[in-house]
Amino acid sequence: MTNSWTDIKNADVVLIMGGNAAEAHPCGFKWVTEAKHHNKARLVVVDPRFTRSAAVADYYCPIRPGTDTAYLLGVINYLLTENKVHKDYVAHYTNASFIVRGDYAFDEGEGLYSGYNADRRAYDRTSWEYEFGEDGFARRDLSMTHPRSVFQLLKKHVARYTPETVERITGAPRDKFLQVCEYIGSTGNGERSMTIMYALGWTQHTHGSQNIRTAAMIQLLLGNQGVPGGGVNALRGHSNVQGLTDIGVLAHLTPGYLGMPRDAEGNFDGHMAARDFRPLLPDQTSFWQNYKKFYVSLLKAMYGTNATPENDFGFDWLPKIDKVYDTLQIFERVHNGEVNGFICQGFNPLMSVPNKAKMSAGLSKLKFLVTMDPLMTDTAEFWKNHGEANPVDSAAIQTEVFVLPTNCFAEDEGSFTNSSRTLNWRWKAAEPPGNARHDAQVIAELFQRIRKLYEDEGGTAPEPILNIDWQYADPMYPQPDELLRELNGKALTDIPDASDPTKKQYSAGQQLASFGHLKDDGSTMAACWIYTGSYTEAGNITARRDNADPSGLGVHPNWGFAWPANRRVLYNRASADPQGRPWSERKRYLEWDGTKWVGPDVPDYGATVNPNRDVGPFIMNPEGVSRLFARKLMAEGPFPEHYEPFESPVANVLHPNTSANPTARVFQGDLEAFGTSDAFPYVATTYRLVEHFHWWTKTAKLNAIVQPEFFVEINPALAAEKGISNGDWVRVSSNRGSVKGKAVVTKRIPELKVDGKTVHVVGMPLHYGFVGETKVAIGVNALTPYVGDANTNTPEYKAFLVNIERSDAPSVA
Ligand SMILES: Nc1nc2c(c(=O)[nH]1)N[C@H]1C(S)=C(S)[C@@H](COP(=O)(O)OP(=O)(O)OC[C@H]3O[C@@H](n4cnc5c(=O)[nH]c(N)nc54)[C@H](O)[C@@H]3O)O[C@H]1N2
Ligand SMILES: Nc1nc2c(c(=O)[nH]1)N[C@H]1C(S)=C(S)[C@@H](COP(=O)(O)OP(=O)(O)OC[C@H]3O[C@@H](n4cnc5c(=O)[nH]c(N)nc54)[C@H](O)[C@@H]3O)O[C@H]1N2
Ligand SMILES: [Mo]
Repeated sequence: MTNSWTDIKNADVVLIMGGNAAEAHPCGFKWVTEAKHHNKARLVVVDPRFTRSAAVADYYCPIRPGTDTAYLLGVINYLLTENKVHKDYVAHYTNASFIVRGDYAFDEGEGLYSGYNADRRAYDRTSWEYEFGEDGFARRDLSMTHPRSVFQLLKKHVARYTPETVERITGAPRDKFLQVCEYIGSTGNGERSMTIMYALGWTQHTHGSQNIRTAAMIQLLLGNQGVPGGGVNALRGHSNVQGLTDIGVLAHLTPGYLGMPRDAEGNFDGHMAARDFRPLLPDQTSFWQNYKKFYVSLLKAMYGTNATPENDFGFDWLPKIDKVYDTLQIFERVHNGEVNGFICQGFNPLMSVPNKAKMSAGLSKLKFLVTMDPLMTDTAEFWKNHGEANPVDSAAIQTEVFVLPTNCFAEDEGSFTNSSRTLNWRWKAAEPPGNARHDAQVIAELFQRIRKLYEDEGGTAPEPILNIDWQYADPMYPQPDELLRELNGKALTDIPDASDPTKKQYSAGQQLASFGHLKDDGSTMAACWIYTGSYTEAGNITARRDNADPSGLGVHPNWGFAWPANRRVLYNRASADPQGRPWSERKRYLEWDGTKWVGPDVPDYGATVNPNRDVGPFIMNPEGVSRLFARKLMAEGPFPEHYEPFESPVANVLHPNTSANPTARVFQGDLEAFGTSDAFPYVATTYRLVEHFHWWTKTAKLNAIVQPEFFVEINPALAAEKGISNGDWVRVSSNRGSVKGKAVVTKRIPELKVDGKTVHVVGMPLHYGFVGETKVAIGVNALTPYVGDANTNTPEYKAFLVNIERSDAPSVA
């Protein structure tokens, strides 16, 4: 989230689109209720289903799954043509005024940007760039009238997304779409703000990143970024998944969103040279210029005294990736028989990854599979025949499976980072039962044993393992407290005070208070720079539980620790105009008092940087401003464009030759596995129920009682057409497999008219499988396609094609 859960109460309009917060984030949803109650906020929900969020909304608009980019580009077209944008914000705080290179082009007929290479399914992005002046800085036209200014290019780009075209593509009735536009447009004035809450309804598409980019562009055009009640708010999933990405568990990142070394970069110098943090306008902060300090501090945390300036602090001991090993890429390799062993730590991929048949075939090729989990998972039993629910020939599967029982999250202590970027320390509620051990114990023992093997036997490249710094009181069980101290970081030598060298800023061994104190000479260590400040000499800051909100604006500065620097609203300098005055009395947040920035939050900006210096509020970007034109950062283009899902009932009405995202992650073998609408005429989507958490609560009796079995939701018109009644068994099939479940015939799934054609949606919850207390089911990912977003590789779980027919009950073993 750019803002925080508690900030939602400041919103005047709440747009829930691409998520169902009432169901999947019921606790956080209370802040929507607060906004409605105290602020008379209007809640608008756009979803293919009339959800539990929609049930309490002021306005609901249906949409065909997988068409949000077109919808949102239509919103942008509305804002620009109806003059609803926040002009001053756009001119000063976005790149609308920047001039784009002359060779940048977009072919409206083909739906392709300049530089496309069809063989590589990728772009040469050179032309997606600003024009630079002799002084090396980007050229601008603050009047935004230059024909190649971002503003004019954007206007032209979105002009195709008229309300008529939006209706043709998305199936959202024009009058409803326009009513939503009106709600959104009411916030582009500095007096009112809108928050956007989204989750997987936006991300799980082959163009998911572009859905979110388009949303961010809307917020920038309205001036809703950096202000109270604004922001683009990603509602995260598992209780600590924000923490997972923060500390670098993604394959292409190291902790704190630093880059994973790439093969092509060679060494540390090459890694640094591949990054260009030069400010693109005079005087900009371009905060990533501190990158090396964060990286060296990370390496010092990893390798301790073994990391020295002479050996580039051990940079060469880090693995170098040739490509990004996301979930799809890894399981593609498993499926190709290129992986010997696989460890699932709190992961049930047979259920959660697309194309169950492919997953099952892949797991059968492993030599060994390990699960570290408090529960028996479907994955750990992938080799067991369960009749139609898991039809495998057990005797033919040679994979050895090890089940290591671990604690569950409530049996361990540590910090959890929530969607608000806030680290909260949690204490354990119980001890793990029986033989179950803490995850850290299992990992530590594994590490010790592997290190011993390297010590005893040598082997290829032992340094990455032998040189690890492992200074925990009990090397077999690093304590959560020790780990958070390490993430925060400390001084390794005495560090003199910059303003008075006779004094010390830190003595060796002291915990650091701020990432501003990190150094690139090896005198500091921090395993995750954005967590610096979470565990200081004052103690464990994440354990703070003071819920005071002195300003009344939902800023609780002494509740846990929000990264970065305990900041609750990101880009908050943008809540004031270029002179440093609040845009309005109503939305007052940060302001310049003549000598410094003051307000309820930690300024996202130099605390004493005078506004007359014209330093932009988006300090992480070398431009100092935010981007309506994404330069070279997105795989499929610098502006978003409508692409159909890989499986779609209609061709792309704008450019049928380029129907789906031309850069999406697709594997050669799967190109044949896509179904077409003649055989699979209905659009399917998958989602959550409040009563279950993924595939674990099916093992709990109480949850199994309230939602006992898998079901399939369809609307009455489709049910009538297919002769299906409420409660009938149905078989839903895709080009990859089929599932069986009971039909729930419901008006909650509206019928859509798409380009003159009726389109039906088939909705299915994801929580069922063949292990546990709920009724045995095949698992919904037997249906889903193995294709992913072009930037994040997130699978397209939310829009694919199926057929549906009445059937008998599944035979289960
Ligand atoms: N009770 C419960 N809560 C959970 C979880 C759980 O399993 N159970 N899981 C957690 C996790 S890990 C996550 S990631 C989050 C997910 O949180 P959400 O994303 O909110 O959950 P979903 O139910 O998967 O999807 C949300 C909505 O997206 C809609 N949708 C589908 N396709 C589209 C589309 O193309 N466009 C639009 N606009 N909407 C679409 C669906 O109809 C659904 O209502 O929930 C977390 N919270
Ligand atoms: N069709 C479809 N598929 C989806 C989605 C969708 O919307 N539609 N959503 C996707 C999303 S967003 C997600 S996040 C994934 C989730 O996919 P998974 O993460 O594979 O599924 P979970 O059931 O959450 O598995 C988590 C496991 O962690 C275990 N666990 C709990 N606490 C601990 C602990 O402290 N230590 C250890 N070691 N284990 C623990 C649980 O028992 C459980 O088995 O599913 C994805 N798959
Ligand atoms: Mo998730």
